[in-house]
Amino acid sequence: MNFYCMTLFPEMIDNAFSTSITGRAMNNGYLNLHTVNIRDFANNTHNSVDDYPFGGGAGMLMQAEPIYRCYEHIIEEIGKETRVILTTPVGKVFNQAMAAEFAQEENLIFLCGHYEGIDERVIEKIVTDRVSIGDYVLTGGELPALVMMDSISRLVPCVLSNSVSSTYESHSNGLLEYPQYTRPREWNGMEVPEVLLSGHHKNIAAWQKEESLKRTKKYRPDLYKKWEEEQNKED
Ligand code: 6GU
Repeated sequence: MNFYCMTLFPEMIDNAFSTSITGRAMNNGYLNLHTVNIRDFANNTHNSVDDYPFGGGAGMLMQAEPIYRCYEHIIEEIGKETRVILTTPVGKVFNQAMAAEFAQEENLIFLCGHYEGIDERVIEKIVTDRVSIGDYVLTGGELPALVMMDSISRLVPCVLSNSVSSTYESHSNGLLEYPQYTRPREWNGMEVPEVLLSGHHKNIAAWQKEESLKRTKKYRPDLYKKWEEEQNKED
């Protein structure tokens, strides 16, 4: 998987992505990250990439031309048409199914928005997917791009060292994950649930399923309802 990131703050993306599991996957050649600074494609001597919005209003907008030149540079490097994801609160809300879909691609380009926004014309020209990471506002699109790249990365083969660990966790089956415990058996007067020490795999699996359902019902009634509807369909 090759990620390309158009941003005004490449070091923010580079630093975070080269840490921990994604960093290891880059070192092992399973992931590649190319951050490209939009400012390098400024078309004036001041290297500015923003200007005032027509019609007035607060703040500055990122101009179309530097972003477009940055995009053309990346496309030339990739050598074929590629999906361009704009990180924006005005977009479809990201979820596990979208992560799985994006993980099928060989190359992905992210466009990180900043300032108050981007000239709509370049969005219309190059963006294939407008994606938000939730109903709250952030100062820029770098963290959302990192969030998406992280969740996509862990679905790319070989990125996680344990091949089963991305199949049985929260959201992959529409439910939240059950609670887990490690040593010691007793901590601060709190015991590990007896069934987990029993070695009885069928009972353990049943307990975990039950806990998953309980938690989903408690914390995410919306997901629980969806899961119930799916079960009824299957019956
Ligand atoms: Cl993708 N960008 C910004 N600026 N804020 C957000 C977001 C994206 N998703 C949620 N809030």
